[in-house]
Amino acid sequence: MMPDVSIIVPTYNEAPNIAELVSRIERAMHDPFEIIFVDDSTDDTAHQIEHAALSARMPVRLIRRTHPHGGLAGAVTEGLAAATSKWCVVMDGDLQHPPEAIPVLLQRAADTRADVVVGSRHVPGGSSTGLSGPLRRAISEASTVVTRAMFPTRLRDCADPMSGFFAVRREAVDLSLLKPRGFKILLEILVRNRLTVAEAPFTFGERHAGQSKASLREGFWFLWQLALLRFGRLSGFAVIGALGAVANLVIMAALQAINVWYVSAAIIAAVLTIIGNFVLLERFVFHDLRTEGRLLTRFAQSFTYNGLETLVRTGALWAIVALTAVPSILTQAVLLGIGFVLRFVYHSRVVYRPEPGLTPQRTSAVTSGSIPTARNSSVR
Ligand SMILES: Nc1nc2c(ncn2[C@@H]2O[C@H](COP(=O)(O)OP(=O)(O)O)[C@@H](O)[C@H]2O)c(=O)[nH]1
Ligand SMILES: [Mg+2]
Repeated sequence: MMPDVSIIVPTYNEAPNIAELVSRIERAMHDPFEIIFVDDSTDDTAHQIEHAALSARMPVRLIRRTHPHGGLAGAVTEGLAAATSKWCVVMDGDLQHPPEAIPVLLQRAADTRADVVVGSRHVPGGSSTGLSGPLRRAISEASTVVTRAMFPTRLRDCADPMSGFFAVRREAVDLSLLKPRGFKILLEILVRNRLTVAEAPFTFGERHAGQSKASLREGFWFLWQLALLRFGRLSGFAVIGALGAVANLVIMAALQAINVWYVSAAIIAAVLTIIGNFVLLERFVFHDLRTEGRLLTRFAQSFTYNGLETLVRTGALWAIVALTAVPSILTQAVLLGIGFVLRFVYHSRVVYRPEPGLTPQRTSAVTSGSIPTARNSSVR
């Protein structure tokens, strides 16, 4: 029998919480369901899940990721891809999301016919008392306000886009559009899909056992996610370009401080920043478009292009300043602006061009890292 609901639980070192979670879900649920754990743990969480599966009355599946990709958000996306039910409920494994609220979410889904029902801490009846400490609470509140302001339309009906507790109609979400990273998978789903949203209040409780994995690193990923969602790849490209410009000046100043001739210093700084830029672009901006085995080609293309661009730009600067009355700083600013756009176009269209033969749709499905393959996960 196909379950009505797939309950997707991402886990990272939640061993002491598994048994309690499964038994509370079983007590809370009346209709048929399955639980899909997507586990990246280094402790014996997987063993606890297998153990709980033996005595559970409903199917408990384990996706053990041997090559975890995309952290919590990546895990949820793999769970959604593996689910067969019409509705999926995503919840944490530490009991901060009360299993008793699952039927409430599903009932609200049935009442409203929405695509997504968000378990919300910010509607009447909801609360986030379990969020540890006033600082984390303040950060959470502030980021919610900013995020809603950045996506006024998509988040119009969602007071708590940072929630990790939600029910979603599986078919309403195009997983190939998602670029899961970090903690905020609901935000990713809501912004990249056009969905009708309803909310149901819940109380975000205390952690049952174990430790939170939220960290400053996740905070960084969240800001990065916001930038990419709002401005696309171009914003990542711009941030890295700006960092490169600053690094260039710092390196040049440092070299001159140890008496390197300024032209040599400029060349060394350019080479180093071009390499640094390439590494950062590979890692952060075009990570989903890298194709295996072409690293050296990409590097050669990027390096040659940037080197030539610097030469041409500097030549143009010299010529314009020598032959016209345009001030050098203004000229350089315009040239840098044109250079930036051309560099972006070149990198998107040439260095990181999508594989030939694949339609764009297919390319993003393959590269989102969200579809479990036999190689990186075992589904049982
Ligand atoms: N599969 C997987 N689950 C994760 C990862 N990071 C966190 N989780 C799980 O995501 C849920 C929320 O994480 P938690 O540390 O409680 O964050 P907090 O509630 O914001 O403090 C928990 O079930 C974690 O075990 C990860 O990298 N992979
Ligand atoms: Mg938690």
